[in-house]
Amino acid sequence: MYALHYLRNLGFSVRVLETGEDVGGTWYWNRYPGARCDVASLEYSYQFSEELQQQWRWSEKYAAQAEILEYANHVADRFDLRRDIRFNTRVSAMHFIAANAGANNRGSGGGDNWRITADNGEIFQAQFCIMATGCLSSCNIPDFPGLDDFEGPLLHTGKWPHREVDFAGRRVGMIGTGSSAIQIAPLIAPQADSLTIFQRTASYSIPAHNATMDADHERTIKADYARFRAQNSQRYAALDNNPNSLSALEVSAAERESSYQQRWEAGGLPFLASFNDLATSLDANKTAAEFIRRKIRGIVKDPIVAELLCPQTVMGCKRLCVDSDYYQTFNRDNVSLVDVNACPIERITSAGLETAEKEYKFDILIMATGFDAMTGALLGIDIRGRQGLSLQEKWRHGPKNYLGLSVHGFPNFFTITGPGSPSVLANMIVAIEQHVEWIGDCLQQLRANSVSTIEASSQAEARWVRLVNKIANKTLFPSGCNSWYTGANIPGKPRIFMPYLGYPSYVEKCEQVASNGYHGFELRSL
Ligand code: N01
Repeated sequence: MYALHYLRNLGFSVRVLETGEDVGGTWYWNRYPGARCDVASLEYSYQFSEELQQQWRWSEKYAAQAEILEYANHVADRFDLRRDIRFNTRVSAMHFIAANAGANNRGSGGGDNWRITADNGEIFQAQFCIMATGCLSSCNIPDFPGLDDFEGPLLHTGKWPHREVDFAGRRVGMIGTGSSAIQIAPLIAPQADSLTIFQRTASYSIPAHNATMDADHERTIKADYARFRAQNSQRYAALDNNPNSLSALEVSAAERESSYQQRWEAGGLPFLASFNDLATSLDANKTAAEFIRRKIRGIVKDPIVAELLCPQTVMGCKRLCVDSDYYQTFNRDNVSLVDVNACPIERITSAGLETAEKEYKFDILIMATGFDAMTGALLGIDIRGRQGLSLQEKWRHGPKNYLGLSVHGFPNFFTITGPGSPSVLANMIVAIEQHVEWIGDCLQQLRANSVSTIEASSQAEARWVRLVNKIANKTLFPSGCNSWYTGANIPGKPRIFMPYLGYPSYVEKCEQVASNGYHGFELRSL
């Protein structure tokens, strides 16, 4: 949405192709009960328009899905975006056609072009393609035997029905215990006859302590919103997380406990910034992990269930979850937890599912099983660059690109918050705005200098991939767990840590590249 607005203002002709029936992306699809952002509303919102950020009023500290969708609709209306968005249009193929490709390029105006095919057969031509396909948009539905046999509704959290789902009196089964499951469980449990949750890996979750928007806080931020945004953009992940510059190991046990306790009481993702070495020192990390496990044991009454809910992986190695009464939900009589490591799911049946131990009967089955993250949506399209090179082939051993923005062999092709950029490890809206502006300014430069194609050089790409890995390998992220950051949640996906760790240093690098004549890119003029 912002790319459309930004590029339009630069005088480009822009067309957006969108699978959904309307705007909103993540917030259009993930409409399960309890869906809510875990970044504070005053931060998880556009900053490109001062009027917009001043006038929009968030009702809660963390906005719920419906409110964020309303915001997206407001932005679409306010900036008259819909007239250039083609909804209900899923792109199935994108092929780069070089100017000298002759007959194949007929009707394209003679220059290099992308030919984009939608699954209804419609064909579009464009000089530049910007992929805004999302990091968590391609649903992961594990290939359980008998998946099609289930006779009741089988719902994935990332593709939730538009109608209200009635859980009253229903026996509900849910597979997965990541962020989505942690949000939905406390909402379903009070309605359902029973809720049975199948857990493969326990997650760390911090209470959200969500509340209605504090009017004084809102007024203070809005009095100088630009300063608030600028301050956050200098912080790790572009979040107002009040980072502690001390190591967890250089303070006394009492100070450490007090620091964790304060963060627990404040709630949310800033818990990760309790100390400066939780992502790099296993010993430091263990202190935070043990603190959370003690909290879980204090909340969950049944000690066997509490132990099962205690995560044993590195804290924060998988995306930290933020909840409202998730652990408390297990104190209800109608909620049960099944450890699928001890009792693997063997098959889905017409009436529920079977584990190695017993058969479960359900009226509704929920897959809270996450996404083929970061690369899934891109690789779901048949994308071919120069000489027919397919992105699927190029990324067979993992994504390779430069700055997370451009792929060698794929000219005039950009990825917004692609693998190799901070994306999911930053405030997504801030990361998106930075990418949109960088790409828009780049296109403006190309136009001013009559450059017809731009693409990453293979050397710059190789150096960037090495850097992304080098930085990741200094942390606990790549080896501390099987996270979707590494593709480990998808059978057969190459295991490689995909995001670039380091916002705001990343922004500086992007700016240096641009001011050095797009160093590391190959620019060609017709
Ligand atoms: O997905 P997940 P999600 N058998 O991948 C389990 C964002 N988000 O939709 O951990 C059994 O985290 C899997 O088990 P394991 C946020 O960035 C944000 O919950 O792989 N279980 C895991 O428990 C988040 O990280 C918000 O062992 C299987 C679960 O399914 C990201 O989206 C809210 C399985 C999937 O968890 C994804 O979250 C929601 C199998 N075969 C989401 N396959 C907020 O802003 C998978 N699982 C708050």
